[in-house]
Amino acid sequence: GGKRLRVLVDMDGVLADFEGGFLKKYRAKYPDEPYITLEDRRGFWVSSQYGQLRSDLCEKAISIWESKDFFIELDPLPGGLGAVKEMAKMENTDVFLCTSPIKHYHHCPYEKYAWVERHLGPDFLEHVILTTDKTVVAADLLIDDRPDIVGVEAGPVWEHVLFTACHNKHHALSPDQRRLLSWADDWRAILDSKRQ
Ligand code: BVP
Repeated sequence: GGKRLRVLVDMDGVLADFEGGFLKKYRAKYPDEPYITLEDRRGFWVSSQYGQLRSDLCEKAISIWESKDFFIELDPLPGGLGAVKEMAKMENTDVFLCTSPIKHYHHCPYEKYAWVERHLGPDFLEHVILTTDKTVVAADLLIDDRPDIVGVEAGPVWEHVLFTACHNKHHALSPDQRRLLSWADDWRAILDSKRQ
């Protein structure tokens, strides 16, 4: 047994179905407006792609995740909660949920904590890291669906494993980058590869 392994797990797009929740509520609120199917999603920013579709759709998209109950009502993605619970029980393993809140703070930070309490239990609240800059958080692994994770620290210590999502399926990885295709993929092997 060597040192402990520290794993950061992103919430939106990795544990919580942000894209599915967005599309469902967007279509309910704007039934007569065009929309982008999950198959046709490209790029991390939903708002940018909707803005390209028609400029006024950018703010309509933003209105969805700025609404009360958007984040708390997101469905868990398949296998994510089970994986995180299992990870947290593993020997020599520390798990944190590392997530960036939106700038419109009225509901999002509260609802992210409430989501964790609802789906993982109150003890897991101590494992939540809300940050706008993940590069300043030190860990062995970061499991995240956002391809470009940058911040003030140019050399973050974690290895970013790209979690596959509808918007990054076609993203070309750099030669040394790894993907986790879903929670059915071998996340245990990725953790083991980082252990001493
Ligand atoms: O809280 C999420 C949703 C929001 O950005 C945060 C990303 O956090 P991480 O997944 O990196 O932890 N968000 C915001 C916009 C547009 C804002 Br304008 C978006 O298009 N997609 C998105 O996820």
